[in-house]
Amino acid sequence: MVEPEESKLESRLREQEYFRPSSKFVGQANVSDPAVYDRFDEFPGGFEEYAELLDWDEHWDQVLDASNPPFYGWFTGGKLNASYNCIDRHLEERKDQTALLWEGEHGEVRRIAYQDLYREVNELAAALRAAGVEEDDVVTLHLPMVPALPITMLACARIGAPHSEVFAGFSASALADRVDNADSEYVVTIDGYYRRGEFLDHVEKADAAMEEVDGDPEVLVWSRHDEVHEDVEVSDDYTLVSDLLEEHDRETVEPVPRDAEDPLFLMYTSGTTGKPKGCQHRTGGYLSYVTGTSKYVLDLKPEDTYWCAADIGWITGHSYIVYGPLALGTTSVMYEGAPDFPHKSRIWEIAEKYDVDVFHTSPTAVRQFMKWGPEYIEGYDFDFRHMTTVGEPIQPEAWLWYYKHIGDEEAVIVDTWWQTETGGHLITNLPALEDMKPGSAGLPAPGIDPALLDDEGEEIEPATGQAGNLVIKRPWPGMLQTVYGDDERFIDEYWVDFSDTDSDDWRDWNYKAGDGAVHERDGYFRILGRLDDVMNVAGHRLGTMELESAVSEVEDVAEAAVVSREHAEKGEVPDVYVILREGVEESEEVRGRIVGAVEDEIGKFARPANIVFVDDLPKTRSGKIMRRLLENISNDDELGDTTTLRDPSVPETIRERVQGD
Ligand code: 6R9
Repeated sequence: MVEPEESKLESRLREQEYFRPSSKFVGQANVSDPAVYDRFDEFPGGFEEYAELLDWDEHWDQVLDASNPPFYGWFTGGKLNASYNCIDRHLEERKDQTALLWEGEHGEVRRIAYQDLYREVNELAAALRAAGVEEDDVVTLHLPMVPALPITMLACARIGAPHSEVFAGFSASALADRVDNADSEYVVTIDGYYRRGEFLDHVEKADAAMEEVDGDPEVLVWSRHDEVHEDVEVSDDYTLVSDLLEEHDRETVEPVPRDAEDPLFLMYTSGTTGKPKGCQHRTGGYLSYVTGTSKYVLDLKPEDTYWCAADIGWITGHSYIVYGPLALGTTSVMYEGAPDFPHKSRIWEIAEKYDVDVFHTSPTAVRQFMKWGPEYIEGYDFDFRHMTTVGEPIQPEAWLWYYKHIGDEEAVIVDTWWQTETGGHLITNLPALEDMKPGSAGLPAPGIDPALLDDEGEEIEPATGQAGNLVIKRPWPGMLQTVYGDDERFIDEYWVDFSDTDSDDWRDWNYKAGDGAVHERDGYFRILGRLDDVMNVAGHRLGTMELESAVSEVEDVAEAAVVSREHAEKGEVPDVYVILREGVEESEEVRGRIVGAVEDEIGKFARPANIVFVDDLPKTRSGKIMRRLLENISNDDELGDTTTLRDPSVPETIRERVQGD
């Protein structure tokens, strides 16, 4: 029998009812006056409200310079330093308050107060300078979830050196590509870190990457413990960060005033080609936008303990573990390890221990918690005021479970839609102002002007329940400046399809998100997912072409196609269809080499779910692979139109093969 409580919730959900934030929440929220939307619709001046949350060395002359779209300038003429805004300015009021609350996988705890953060960031900034890093040099980081990561980011920001963090799970080759693309002369890494109880040698990835890179970067190595781990060999060519820090003990470095338009960091992300692109984020606009949305959307207050259970190696961690929360003077929690290590209640144990107020996670994680079952949560005493999801659409069932079992039907939930490129949240409700609706990201954030266009670029009547290509019509301060070193690619990937590229009026330019969405009659946006060759595997963004080029590295492979398959927990997973070279027999060894190539070229997190060996791929007469048909096969859907195929029998043959497996 169904519990009565459950059925009440479920019937509310079936009716697509809205869930109202509690009056207790509304009463304490940072934003509870709907006039915020009108203020931000004073475009572009409304965004000054976010910039005013920061301390500027020099005030800006102009809010938006739109003289050369799509290369916009935000808060031009202004000067500021991100590390000053995240650290120094808090010292007077909260030097003893914890800034970063870190828990290692084995339960070690570090509470880094703002004063400690000041000291550590200054020492490292001095050390980086002494190692030769100058303003505007790109420093590549390959660091896991340890305090060294935010400390290094902030030290770079202090001396005006843009950082480019490469998620620790990325392979040596992926690291080398990014170092080369950014012409980076410095790489900061670590001896190793813990994952599921095991100490992973991490510096070996830097060793292999250094074999591959074009240049000869200087490598700086942190130690996970006080000293380099005994199982790890650190090359004599590298410099130990601990040695440098000793030399710069208690040194301080004046934060370098950066032009608002100077880059703060690069974040590489997957696109529609085999080569990831470096999204370049500016200092003033980005920091204003993430600070503003941390305050308005995440409802953060300095006295909160906030936990965004993401990895700083992705944009979510940059914006909403490091820059936004620290700029607001909040306590931000970091956890090194796996959510189920050593047991499936680890997350709730941490939430209880630190009395976390605001919790941020992904739908993939929620689906996993659901699968494990509520018994792992029961018995832990925590009380979230506010919860967030990001990265993928959240199905109403998962939303409901999150609300009931984790939020105790009290916490508000915001589903935030945004991208590496957008810097911060673009479509999301403000939690005290709008009702929650499971499965919908909600209304545009203040000042954001999204629209749906059809494939011809015509705007679809708003709020009519129709689907289309999601574009953003007005620029916003958090948007990427360009693709690092490749303005052409910036225009091609994001603007060409839906803009009048001859125009110098920003109104003729529309930012293409690459996602499909529905604009519902109530004005809420429901995100449908990527429309291009990008897939979203457990919230990690992967390009089909990147995977295909990795698989093609294997000598046994003649041709490969990668498609996405829907997956109950991970959202999507990659399936690989492979034609082997003449004379190569399919075998476990070949399979292993294919998996190995993906691990080597990208990282373990990108491993294919299925590898299907085929004799032929569905191709058009001109030889183009029709991935859509393979996707139908992977997902066990009806096959779409096959009449343009050179050999229309191919898909059925493959389907039999898949079903026979
Ligand atoms: C922040 C981040 C971006 C892509 C994006 C979309 C998907 C993100 C979402 C969402 C539905 C949400 N996405 N948030 N889909 N609902 N709330 O995830 O950046 O890694 O660049 O991924 O993720 O498809 O285009 P990124």
